[in-house]
Amino acid sequence: MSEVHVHKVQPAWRERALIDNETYQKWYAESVADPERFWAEHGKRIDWFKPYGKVKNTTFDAPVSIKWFEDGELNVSHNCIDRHLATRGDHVAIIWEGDDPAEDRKITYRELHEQVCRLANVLKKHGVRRGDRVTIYMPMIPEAAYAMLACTRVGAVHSVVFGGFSPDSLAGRIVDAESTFVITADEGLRGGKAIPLKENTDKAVDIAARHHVMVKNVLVVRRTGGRIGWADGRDLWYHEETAAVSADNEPERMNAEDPLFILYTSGSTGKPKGVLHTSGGYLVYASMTHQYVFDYHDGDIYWCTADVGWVTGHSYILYGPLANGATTLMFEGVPNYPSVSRFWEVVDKHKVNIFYTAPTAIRALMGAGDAPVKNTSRRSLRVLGSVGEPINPEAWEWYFNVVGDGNVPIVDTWWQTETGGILITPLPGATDLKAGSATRPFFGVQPQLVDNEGKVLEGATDGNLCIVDSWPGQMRTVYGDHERFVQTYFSTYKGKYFTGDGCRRDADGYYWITGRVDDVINVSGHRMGTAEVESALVSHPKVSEAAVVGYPHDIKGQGIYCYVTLMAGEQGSDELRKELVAHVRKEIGAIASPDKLQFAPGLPKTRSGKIMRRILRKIAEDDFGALGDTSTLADPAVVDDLVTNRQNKK
Ligand code: 6R9
Repeated sequence: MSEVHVHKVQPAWRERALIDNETYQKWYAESVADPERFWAEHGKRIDWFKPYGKVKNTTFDAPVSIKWFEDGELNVSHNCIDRHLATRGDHVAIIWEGDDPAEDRKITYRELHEQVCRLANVLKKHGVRRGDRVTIYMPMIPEAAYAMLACTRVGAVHSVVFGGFSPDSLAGRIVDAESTFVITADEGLRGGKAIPLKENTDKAVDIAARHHVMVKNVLVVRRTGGRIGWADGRDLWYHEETAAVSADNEPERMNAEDPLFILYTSGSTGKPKGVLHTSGGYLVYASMTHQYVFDYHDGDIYWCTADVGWVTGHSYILYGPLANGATTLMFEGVPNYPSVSRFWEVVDKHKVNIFYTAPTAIRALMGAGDAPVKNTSRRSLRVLGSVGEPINPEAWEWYFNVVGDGNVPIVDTWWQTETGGILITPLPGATDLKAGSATRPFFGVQPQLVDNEGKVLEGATDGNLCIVDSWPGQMRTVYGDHERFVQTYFSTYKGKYFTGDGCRRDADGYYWITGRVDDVINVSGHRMGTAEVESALVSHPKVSEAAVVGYPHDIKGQGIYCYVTLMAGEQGSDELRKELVAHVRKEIGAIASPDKLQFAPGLPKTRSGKIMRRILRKIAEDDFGALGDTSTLADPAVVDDLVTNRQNKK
């Protein structure tokens, strides 16, 4: 490994910072020595209608059970809105920047309160009650935030589905959550292109009905005014409904462990899982990490470029920032529209202080050169963040030197949908930085590296990343399937939460995430199970078998490489390749588009019929010299054929 350049905490970062290194060390030691006491104290950062008496009641041993602040009562929308009204009612809560640079809006906390109250009343009027599941399939417009907050106000559980998912994927999530109320928009707008959200919703609602889940209402925001179909009695216009109800609404008193939201995420097997988060612990953890990781100060303008359809959007566009009374910027568009300077133009336009994005965007913009960055000011920037996948040191250094002009700290934040908030990260005024390392654990987080047999590894080493004790933001269960929760996360290494990630710890105790060690791939920061793509491929009538692996991709981090065996009598062709790519996009959504697809007369299998993915990965990586032992294969000749016919050989 090449020598690592350490970027020391600069005096200016430390002077401004909420937490310096001594404080980090002290708090961290306290947080793991006596979690009960530590979190009893920090739980107070949010408002409780009824204070908690019990703090932590968690076990990773069978029967796995995770409860935080369990006798406390609160309301999340009250915490994100109402409690700020007296002190900062006229401060901007949300800056909305449209896809078109000429469009923007500022929403104060008082306006946010009115919008969310109205929508909460609409939900109630149509029979949505505590515990009901509401599916939200929206573009990045303020109404998406209103919808999430209105759910929390009435105690309904939201399930946000990313607008890039297909009708089939949306339907699967509606059915799994047995959701009978859907909130969407006529169309989304990204990079000047319209996305047919209502049309997709109509299809999804029909598919769900075939699975006996009857959606009662679809509430539709008019975003573009495009033509859409309409089902009388079922479909409701958002602007008409919200105008017809009161602007006052009392938030429900919720228990700390009442469900807050479900968010579907991919794993190595089966359908996407409904990750369930609850109210109290999640909000404490999201708000605390938002404050300290981004060194957030009152008045800062904060921008996270994620979509609310992902967990990053939940915790760090919405809940963390709003619980802290921050100004959060919500961006409808994409990094390269109308030009590749867009991010930096928006930073200058709104004087953004904290900017949080993904390595895939950084790499893509780096590819466009320094000029589109350098012709903007970016002087307002004080903290830069990265999330979603490992950031390669070259991209890190570019982000640091070009975007940050060498004087803005980067927080490389490692976490997962399951963890609810950031677990491993630098703190801007406390942590010396190393390009490519997520550095050290946040308060209360105890990482452990183990080998494949579960033996605990000490010191500088490489291993599988586990977390040995609970933190308040942890997921509580897989919706409707607690057994799957236990199996997926707590059975590989007994008594530990297994993250699915590989990780290296260096001599300074810094953590370097090396990527997934399971059959999950990370494409542009989007998590995908290879099994999902395989099952989409084999649902095509001409496909008999498919194996999907990730391979290194310059911009996306990982690309999707598919090996496809056709039904007897079918011939591979460029046309069929295109048809199969389109088929996967239709089944899952554009984010699952295969990058490479190779027709393979046979797949390498063991004599017991198991596909040897290790070999397929090597071939996809062009690493033909390292195929390893192929003698256990049922038919070793298959491998020669795959190598000879590798798609787009260099
Ligand atoms: C927040 C989010 C989780 C997976 C995770 C890991 C990868 C996320 C990372 C990172 C290296 C980082 N990941 N952040 N890898 N460094 N800073 O992305 O959640 O979509 O559930 O993905 O993403 O592999 O296991 P999610």
